Amino acid sequence: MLNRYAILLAVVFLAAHKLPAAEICIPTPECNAVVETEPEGHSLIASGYSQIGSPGDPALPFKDLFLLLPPNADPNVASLTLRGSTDKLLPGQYNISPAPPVVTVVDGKEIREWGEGKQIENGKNMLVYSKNEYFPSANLQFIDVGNMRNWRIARVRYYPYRYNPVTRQLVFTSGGEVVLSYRTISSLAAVNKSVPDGLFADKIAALTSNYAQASQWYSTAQQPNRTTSQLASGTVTNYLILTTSAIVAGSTKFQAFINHKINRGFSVGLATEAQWGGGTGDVAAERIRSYLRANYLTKGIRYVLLIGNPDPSVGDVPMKMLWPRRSSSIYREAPSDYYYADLTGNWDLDGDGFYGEGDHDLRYGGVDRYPEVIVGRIPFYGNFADLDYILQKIMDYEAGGCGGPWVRNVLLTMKPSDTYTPGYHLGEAIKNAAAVPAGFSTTRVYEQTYNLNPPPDFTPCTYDTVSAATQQHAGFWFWWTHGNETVAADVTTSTRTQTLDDRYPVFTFQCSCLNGTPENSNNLGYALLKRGAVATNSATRVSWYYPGQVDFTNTDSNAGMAYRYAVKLVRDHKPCGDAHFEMMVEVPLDIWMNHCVFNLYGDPSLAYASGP
Ligand SMILES: [Ca+2]
Ligand SMILES: [Ca+2]
Ligand SMILES: [Ca+2]
Repeated sequence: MLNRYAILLAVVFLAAHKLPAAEICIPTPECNAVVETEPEGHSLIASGYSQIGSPGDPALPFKDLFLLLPPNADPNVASLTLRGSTDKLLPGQYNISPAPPVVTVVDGKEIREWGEGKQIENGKNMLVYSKNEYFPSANLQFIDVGNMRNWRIARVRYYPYRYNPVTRQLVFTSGGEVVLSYRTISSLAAVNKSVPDGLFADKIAALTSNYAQASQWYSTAQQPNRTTSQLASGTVTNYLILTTSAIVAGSTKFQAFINHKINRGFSVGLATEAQWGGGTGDVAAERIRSYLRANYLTKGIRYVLLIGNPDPSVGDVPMKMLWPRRSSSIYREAPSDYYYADLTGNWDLDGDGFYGEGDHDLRYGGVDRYPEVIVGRIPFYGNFADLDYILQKIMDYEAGGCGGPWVRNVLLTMKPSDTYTPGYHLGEAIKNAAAVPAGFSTTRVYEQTYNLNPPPDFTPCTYDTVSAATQQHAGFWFWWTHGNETVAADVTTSTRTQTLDDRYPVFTFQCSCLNGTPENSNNLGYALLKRGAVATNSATRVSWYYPGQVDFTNTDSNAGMAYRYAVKLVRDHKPCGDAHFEMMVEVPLDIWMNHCVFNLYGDPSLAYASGP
């Protein structure tokens, strides 16, 4: 008895000497949902909120909030609560629809996934729908803590509505504040003595709800970029080209490209085997990442352009093979360059030799999705004429040689994915959220007119109508259709890209399966980069969508990624690499494989020409 008392006292003594928790408070986000009645049930539609949650569970609106922590915060957040909010039981009864499954289609075969640990009946997870309890159990859910360079960020999910599927009652929560409390695990001074680095302060300011607190924690918060003198002295490399000495020697445009980027204000560095170690396949992948990890802070690297063979098995500048769905029986792996962007964690956290496993490697200390550098690549399959042509095209584009009104036209080609998913909703969403706010025009190719006013420019969506639409020329091209390594069905093919006019090169998001498969040198992503595109985003393996999705604002379906990338690229005028990774960070994580498969082919620092 005495012993137990002594132990208890010791615990109390230790607890008393731990630093007290500090709090971050932000106002609870507002939400005004509209209830829509559909044959399948009720949906809550709220602007700025995600409308699709975990497949089979009640589809309640939610929003992810990003809270900046001090750099010395314990990643194990102490508590997360709502303070001073009001719960209101809404009158009436509701039949809230479940979230749809995630789907991919390969060779006409549809694969549906509901996720682990569920009991699905008629599209509903009965483990939730049969319980006389409110779902979710709390308004706030802690998602994760991650690091973007030296910045430490907590992501929390807010559900303003909770639903009891048995009593069919809805509770709405509003007002008050979100309170996150945390402890610190070292002194602030000790952390800030490490490499001073204010890079990405602009991204953190836009992403987090409490950036005003940053200056008290981050000594470099007020110096978002290196000074001109630092750049001139060559101590900083904010644009790194990582490639092989053979590629440097064989290209006739390499030095011109470096000079061009220097003239654009970048401090350009070059890393070949002598710097990063060389090799092929996975050996090379590990050496590339080790080199970037060791240098991104000290050199101040912002952009990384990879040039080499991307094949993860035999490539000389390979993608890393990731295993986002390793516990599934099919479509388990994904070659990816994301491995070279998020450099803070160990992507094989459980140490089993399989990197990027969705269910094992995504905890703190592993994959955190926040990039340290912005990565793009130019695939190289041995043809120097192609490489030189692509480098020259990028230089011409960025130098303004390609300017004209066509830059401000957006081509939208949408093919139905299935009976429930006509695709045109994505075209209209990109038109309204990206093109119209930028003052841009659109050329739309849909399967039908769908009573739209004004109607689409071309129907139906076929190779011939798309080909005719490309004659109108556009600065951007977004599509959604089924695909394979060389085909985007009824949109274009690797062969057909040869008819595109490179005097009008586009930024593309290829919302399809497999178009960017790095093992195939004729993959459609690379074919487009060679002719038709100045930069393109394509999937290295299958990508996944939600059947019937009509709202794309906050989801990581392939269409949701295309939408958010379009908004950042077109409306916000971000460089394509920044648009790509900001999109990857901001969308909620539900379909990890989509984050791995979509990769950027092109110069990541390139933005659209804004001249006349
Ligand atoms: Ca693993
Ligand atoms: Ca594992
Ligand atoms: Ca990171």
